[in-house]
Amino acid sequence: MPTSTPATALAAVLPSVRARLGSADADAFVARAEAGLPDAWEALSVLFGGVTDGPQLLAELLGRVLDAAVDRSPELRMLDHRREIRPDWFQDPSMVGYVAYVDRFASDLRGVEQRLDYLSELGVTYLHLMPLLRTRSGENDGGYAVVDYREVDARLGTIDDLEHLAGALRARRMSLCVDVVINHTAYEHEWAAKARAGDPVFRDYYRVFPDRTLPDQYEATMREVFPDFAPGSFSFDPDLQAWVWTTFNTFQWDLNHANPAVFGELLDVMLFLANRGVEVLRLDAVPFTWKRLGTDCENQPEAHLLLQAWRALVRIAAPAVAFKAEAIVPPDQLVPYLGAHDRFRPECDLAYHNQLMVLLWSSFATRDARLAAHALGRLRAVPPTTSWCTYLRCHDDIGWAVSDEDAAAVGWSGFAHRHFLADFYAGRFPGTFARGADFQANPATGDVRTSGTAASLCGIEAALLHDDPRALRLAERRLVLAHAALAAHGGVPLLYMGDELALRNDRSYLDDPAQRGDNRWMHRPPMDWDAAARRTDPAALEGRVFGWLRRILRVRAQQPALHAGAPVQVWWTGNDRVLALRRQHPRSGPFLALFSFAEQEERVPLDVLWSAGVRPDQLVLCSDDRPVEADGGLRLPALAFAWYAA
Ligand code: OTU
Repeated sequence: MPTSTPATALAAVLPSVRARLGSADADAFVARAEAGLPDAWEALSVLFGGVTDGPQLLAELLGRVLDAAVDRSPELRMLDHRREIRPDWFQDPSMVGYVAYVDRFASDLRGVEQRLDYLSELGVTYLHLMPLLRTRSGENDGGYAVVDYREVDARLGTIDDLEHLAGALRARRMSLCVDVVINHTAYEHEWAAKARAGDPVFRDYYRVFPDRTLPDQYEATMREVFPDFAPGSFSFDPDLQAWVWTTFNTFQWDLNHANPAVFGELLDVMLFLANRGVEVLRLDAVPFTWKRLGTDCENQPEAHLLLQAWRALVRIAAPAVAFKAEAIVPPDQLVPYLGAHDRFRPECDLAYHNQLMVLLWSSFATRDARLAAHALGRLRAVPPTTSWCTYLRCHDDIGWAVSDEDAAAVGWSGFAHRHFLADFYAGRFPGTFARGADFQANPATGDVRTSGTAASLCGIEAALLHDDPRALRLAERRLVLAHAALAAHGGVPLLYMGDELALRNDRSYLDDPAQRGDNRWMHRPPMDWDAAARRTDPAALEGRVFGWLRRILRVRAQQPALHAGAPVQVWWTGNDRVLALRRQHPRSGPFLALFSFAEQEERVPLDVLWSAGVRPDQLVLCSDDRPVEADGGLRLPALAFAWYAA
C-alpha cells in the first residue's frame, strides 16, 4: 500500500504508464516521478491544500505529465538521456547565449534558420528568441501579451517552423529558449474572452474585483511597474463592470495563481513547448505571480512554490528542460529563485544577474570599482547546480538597483547615486559619455530607469557623433571590458542582439504608433546585416568589437574554472579602480580576472596575483596592450582587462 500522497498518485497512473510507454521509457518515467513528485507535492500541498483535494490534484497533474511523456519525440527523449547524464550542461564554460527578436534578426523563424552560421561563428550555444507566441495586434508589450500559447505569431511563422528551428539548433548543440509569460495573458486571450462573456470558471482565472475597495487596499503598498504609460495596477473593464488586476499594461490581465486550474493550464503550456523542442523556459515576471494584501505583491513565498512545483512536474516528462527566472529584484530576493531558501529547494536553474549589470555600468560612470566589489562580494553564493545569466543589456530598461546599504558601505547615498546613474546614462550629467534616455521616471518615488543600447551607453554613439577617436577608443574598451567581465564572472553570458556589432540607439520606434510610447524600443534595433558584413574587418568598429567578443568567448570555453558550479569571489586588488574576480573549480587551478575602470594607467601590487594563486606569466587573455610588470606591481592600461589561469 502506498503510504504517501506522491506514492498514491504514482500508483494511480502506473498502469497507464506501463501501457503507454515502452518499458525503458516507463522505467525512466517512474524513476523521475519517484524523485520529483515529493518536491512537487511539498509545494502544491501548501499552495492548494486548502482549496482542493490535494491527492486528486496531484494524480490529475501527473496524468498530464504522462500525456506529455507519451507525446515526446525520440530525439527529445535522447536529449533527456544526455542531460540526465550531464545535468550541468548549462553550466559549462562553453555556454554562450544570444538574445534576439525573430523579426528584427531575420524576418521570421525560417530566416533565423538561415542565419545560424552567424551565431556559430560567435560561439553561441543558447538562443533566446524574444516573445514569439501569438500576441495581440497593435500594442503588445513586445509580445508579452500572449493570445495563444500554442500558436506562433503568424508574422513569424508556424509552430512547425518553431519545431523545425529547434531541431536545427539542437543539431548544432544550441538550445532554444522561449518566453512563457506566466503572470498574465493578453486581454484577447480565450480565457479572458470567456470571462468577459460571463463564464464564472474563467472569471476565476483572473483577479476580478467588483469595486475599488480591495484594489485601493492593495495599491497602498504596491509599486507601479509602468507609472508612465500604465499607471496603477488595476483596470476597469466595462464588460465585467469590475476591476481587473493588470500589473503591467491594461491589456495584460494578471492570472489568478491561487486557482489550481491556472496552475494546470500553464503546466500544459510548458510541456507543450518542451515537446516542440524548447529547452529553456524563460518564465517572465515571476515575482508578481502571487498577491498578498499589505505587501508589495512581489517575491511572495508562494511565487517560489509555484516555480518549484512546475519544475518538478515538467522534468518528470522532459528532464532536458531548464527553467530560467526572470526576476529583476534586489539581490537578497534574487538568489531564492535559484532555490536558495532555508534549505535548497530545486527551483529555477538560471536567473538574470541584474546586479552585475548595474554594477558594471556604475563602475564605468564613477571610474571606481568599490561599489561593485562590495555589492558583488556580499551576494549570497548560488546553489552549485544552478547558474547565473550574466548580461550587460537586455530588451528592458536598466533599473538602478543599488541598495542604500551597499552605497553607504562605500560612503555614498543610495538615492543620490541612483540619481547620478540615471542622469549620467540619460546623457544629462556634465561630461557624460553616455547617450540613453529616461524610462518611466516616477516623480512620486524619485525612481528613474534608463533605456539605450550598450554601445550608446558605453559612449560609442557620442564619440562617432563628435568624430572623436580618443573617446571612441575608450568607448570600445568599455564595451569589450564589460563583455570580458560577463564572461569571467561565471554563468551563461548573454549577448544581446547587435551588441556584438556595437549597434547604436534606434529612434525609428517614434514613427510606429504601437511603439512610440515605450522608449525601450530604442535599444531594440533591427539587425544591421551590412554592419555584420564588416565583422571580420579589423579596421571597422564592428570588426573590432565582434573580433574581441569572439576571442573572449573562445578563451572562456577553455577555462574549466569558469564552470558555473564554482563560486565566484571578489578578490582584493589594493586599488579602488580595479575589480578582481577569482574562481576555482575542483577540476582546475585558480583563475583571476582583473578589470580596470580607470581611464588612465593604474597599478596593482603583484601580491594580488600571488595571493590568488596565479603568476603574471599565466596570462591567458588581456586587452591589446598587455599589463606590464614593474617595481613589484602590474601596470594596467586604461580600461584594461586581464585573465590569469593557473
Ligand atoms: C518583463 O519585465 C519583461 O522582460 C518585459 O519586457 C515585460 O514588459 C514585462 O515583464 C511584462 O511582461 O518590470 O520593466 O522583476 O522586472 O517582469 C520590466 C521582474 C518588468 C520585472 C519584469 C518586467
